[in-house]
Amino acid sequence: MQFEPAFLRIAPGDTVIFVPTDKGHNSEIIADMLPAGGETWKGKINEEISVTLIAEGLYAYKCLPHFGMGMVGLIQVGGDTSNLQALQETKIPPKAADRMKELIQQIG
Ligand SMILES: [Cu+2]
Repeated sequence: MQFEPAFLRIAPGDTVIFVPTDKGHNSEIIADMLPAGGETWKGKINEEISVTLIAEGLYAYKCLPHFGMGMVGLIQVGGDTSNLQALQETKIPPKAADRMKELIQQIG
């Protein structure tokens, strides 16, 4: 019930491909947990999805069926972390919040 790796740092314009290695998961952006003007995505269950991220900042995403179990991930695009506070202030389920705190510690 985890994304692997759950934290990624990429350059603006890089493409991330979410590959399902187990059944019953998806990847989708968490509302209000992305930079202004950033790309959003909502993958279907069991389907690969690729997303190209151009706007710098932090993008938090979830697996919808397992959000409450803490299945979340974080992508840092470039070096702009100005939406960190907004990310921390967004209400998400407790286990997801705990996991997100761990991922935030990996921000460079
Ligand atoms: Cu899942």
